[in-house]
Amino acid sequence: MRNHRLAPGLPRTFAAGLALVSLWPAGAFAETVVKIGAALSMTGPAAVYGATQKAGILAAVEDVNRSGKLPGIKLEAVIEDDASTKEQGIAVYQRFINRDKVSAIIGPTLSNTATAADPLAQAAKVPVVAVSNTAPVGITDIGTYIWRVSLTEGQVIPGALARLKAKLSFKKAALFYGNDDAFTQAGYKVMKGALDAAGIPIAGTQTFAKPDKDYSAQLTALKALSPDILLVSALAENAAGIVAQARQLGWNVPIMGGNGFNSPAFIKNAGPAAEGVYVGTAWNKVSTDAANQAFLAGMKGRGVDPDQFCAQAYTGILVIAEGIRLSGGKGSREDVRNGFLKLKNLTTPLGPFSFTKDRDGEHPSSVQIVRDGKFQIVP
Ligand code: 1QQ
Repeated sequence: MRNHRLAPGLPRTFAAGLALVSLWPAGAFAETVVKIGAALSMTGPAAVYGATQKAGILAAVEDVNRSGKLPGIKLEAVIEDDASTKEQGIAVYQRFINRDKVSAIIGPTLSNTATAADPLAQAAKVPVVAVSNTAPVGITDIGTYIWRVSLTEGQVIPGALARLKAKLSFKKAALFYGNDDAFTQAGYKVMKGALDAAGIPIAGTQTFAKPDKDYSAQLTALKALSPDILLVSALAENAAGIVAQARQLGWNVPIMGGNGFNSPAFIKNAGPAAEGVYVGTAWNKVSTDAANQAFLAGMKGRGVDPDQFCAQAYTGILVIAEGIRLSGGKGSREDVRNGFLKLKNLTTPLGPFSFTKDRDGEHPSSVQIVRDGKFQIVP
């Protein structure tokens, strides 16, 4: 019986329908899968940032796929651990470029890793979107395929310092920074430049390295100089130890941190010592913009308490999706880049987002203070 050969047990009309579907040209209904590699620090000193970046990326991929914004295209995130190191960052990029054939790369978490890994993507013409690299120099200037969502320390710190000067009217400053990391060194340079430009004398400068746990010698030396403010460029773990030990020494000087302070892990690890610490931020978490409110609600629904790094990573995916849309293509590496050249005033949780002519990000920034164990936006 003919009916049986088509599909045993099914009504004739339904079976005929199935046969029709199977005769349809392959791929007529299929979606193009566009892979986006994300090199994130899941282990090592930057793991506190990588965890919330991952949550932001997964949420954004879900939201974009559900939105119908890219008809016929399905985004897929491939997430790998860069281990907060250059070596692992390079290995992950090689897999993204050659094995996974990703259309774009997000990451790596640290500027330090980006300086080593991004040149591979540039050479292979794979667009990179940095979502947490804040060293002003040595990232987007690697080449025309390297783009950035994260505001640099140069875009955030001078303004934050000016606002604090108006508030605290400090007369001399001290500087403390990590001398073994591209970001902490760059942050120091920006802080020094901002102080110089504002005519605030620097009473003293000290350094530490990532593996350090005891900062008392340097802090004691700086305290003896009686500065009115201490500026610290450090990753979150060092930042927490530095702030806790400064307060243990009975030193109650106002402290302003760089971008490394922007993780809730800093507050958790520093404990009550974190109270009153200032930090500039790329994300105004109390912004009433619809895009931010939708982001907050979406993350809450997923059981995630987002931080700046989560909002920036979420925005990274939105930016890539918009690039693909603006290119009118199917999501190839060149499509992503061509779309970026047209991208302007994209609605994101960070505010209206554009790229500068040098492929850096452009959007509003804010200043935060730690109060009651949380970052609060300084009005
Ligand atoms: C950088 C940073 C780090 C503090 C965050 C990941 O800003 O390495 O550029």
